[in-house]
Amino acid sequence: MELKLITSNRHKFEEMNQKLKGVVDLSLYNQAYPEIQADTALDIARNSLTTLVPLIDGNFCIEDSGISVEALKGFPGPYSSYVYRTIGWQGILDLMAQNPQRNATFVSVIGLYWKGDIHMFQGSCEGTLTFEGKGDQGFGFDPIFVPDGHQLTFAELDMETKNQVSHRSRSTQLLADFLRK
Ligand code: ITT
Repeated sequence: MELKLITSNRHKFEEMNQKLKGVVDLSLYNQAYPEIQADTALDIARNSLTTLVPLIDGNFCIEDSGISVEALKGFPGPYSSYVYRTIGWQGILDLMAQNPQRNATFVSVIGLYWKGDIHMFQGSCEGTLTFEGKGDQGFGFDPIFVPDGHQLTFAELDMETKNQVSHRSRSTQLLADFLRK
C-alpha cells in the first residue's frame, strides 16, 4: 500500500517513515498548498486536507504540528511555523526570560485521506523548556524542549529515542493502528 505525505519538511517524513516501516509505503510529496490560520491544529489540518483532495491522486496525508508554552498561554501553538521562521527558538527563550514555569506541550495532528474518507489522528508530548538551546539533531524547537522522563533535549536525542515519546510518534502510531486494520 502506498501513502503520500504532503510536506515541505523532510524531518517529518523521516520520523513518520521510521514508524510506518512495514505498515505502508510512505513517500514524500512536496506540493505547495495554502494553509489557513486557525486556533487549533485540527481545524488547520482538516482545511488543508479538503484543499488538497482535488490536487492529489490517491491516498495521502498531512501532518500539522506545533508547540504550546503554558506560561505564554499556549503560544505559539498553531503559529509555530511562522514563529520559528521569524523569532526562532531563541525568541521563545527571550520571551520566557527567567520565568520558572517552563511546561510546554508539542501537538501533532495527522490528517489522512484514505479511500475517499477523511480521518484525524492526534498525539501530544509534554515536557519542559530549557534556558538555552542544546543539541544539533532534529529540527525546529527541538534544541529547547526536554520531554518528560528524559534529561536531554529532543535535539540531543537520536531520532529513534525521540520517536519513542514524541507527539508525532504518537499520532503516527494511531495512523499505523488504523492502517493495519
Ligand atoms: P509542512 O507544513 O510543509 O508540513 P512545516 O515545518 O511548515 O512543514 P507545520 O506548518 O506543521 O510544518 O509547522 C510546525 C512547526 O512547529 C515547525 O516548523 C517547527 O518549528 C515546529 N515543530 C513541529 N514539530 C516539531 C518537532 O518534532 N520538533 C521541533 N519543532 C517542531
